[in-house]
Amino acid sequence: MNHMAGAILALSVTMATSISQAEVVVTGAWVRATVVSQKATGAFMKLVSDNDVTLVSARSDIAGTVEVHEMKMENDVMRMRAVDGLKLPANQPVELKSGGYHLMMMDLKKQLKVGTEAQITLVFKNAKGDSETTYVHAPVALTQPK
Ligand SMILES: [Cu+2]
Repeated sequence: MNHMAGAILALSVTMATSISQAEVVVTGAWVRATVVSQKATGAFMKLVSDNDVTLVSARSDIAGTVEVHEMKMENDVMRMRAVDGLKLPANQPVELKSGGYHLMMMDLKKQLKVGTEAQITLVFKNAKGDSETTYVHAPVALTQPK
């Protein structure tokens, strides 16, 4: 092995280590149950990251699309819209909840029944642009589980 190959190997090991140190902890995840013909619902959870990351996308095999949404009062009307990314400052819990940020699961492929579970994949980007994926198992419920 020449010196150059050794240097590249050492660099790649360092990068792998720094990626695995980033961690987003998800607690209290749940998805609102749907009725038969309903095509969209919300997913909620609390997120805390040990370094600055941005939630850039989400997906689930039971939904055609999952968007990060924000809910806000505009001219006395509650509206929601997609946001490009949700920032998670290091060690500051961010809550996705009814009436605020949430994951909008759209183009649902089946009815979400109470007692089942939805799997959601969250994709984060850190300040260096590295991607990190977190898998969430969210119980389906009518209201936020206690
Ligand atoms: Cu929404």
